[in-house]
Amino acid sequence: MATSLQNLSDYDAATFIDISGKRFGLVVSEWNREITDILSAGAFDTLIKHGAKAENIYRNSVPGSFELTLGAQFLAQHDEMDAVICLGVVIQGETKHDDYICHAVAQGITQVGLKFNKPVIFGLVTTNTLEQAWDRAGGKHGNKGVEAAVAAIQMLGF
Ligand code: RBF
Repeated sequence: MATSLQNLSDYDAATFIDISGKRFGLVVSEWNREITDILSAGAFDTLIKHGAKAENIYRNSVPGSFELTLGAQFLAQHDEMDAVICLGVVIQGETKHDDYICHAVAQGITQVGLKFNKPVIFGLVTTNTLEQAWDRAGGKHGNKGVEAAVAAIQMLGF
């Protein structure tokens, strides 16, 4: 259940710093692309809404969520990149692939953020069903792409 502490959709934009000069990387998994496109659009629109310039948002696709880590590193290594947002959808299957992918991405992007000392945001939707993923891509649980962008902006103001 979403509460004020668990859902970044209810944020206070008055606390945001000026991001008009900030550069953002979006790394988007093509696996479950019909959903990740919506997450990506949510993140992009949120950055623009709060002052980012479209030409300062660099969107790159990776084949699947497992590749988000390296995609994030490719972008984060550039000094001029201020924050990187990773977006993907991992659905539980009959095997434990989802566990392996999710753990690898969580650990991997944590390392990238620490290595380059900049926000690398975990926007991985991990659900039991496709329907639950849709619920988090503009459905009843909001859009996790929007929330990932908010997290990036908030961390830039830290
Ligand atoms: N990538 C995703 O982003 N979401 C998934 O739900 C997903 N399921 C996968 C299931 C299996 C069995 C395999 C082998 C890969 C899956 N991938 C998924 C792709 C994975 O993230 C990665 O792109 C590939 O394993 C190539 O490294």
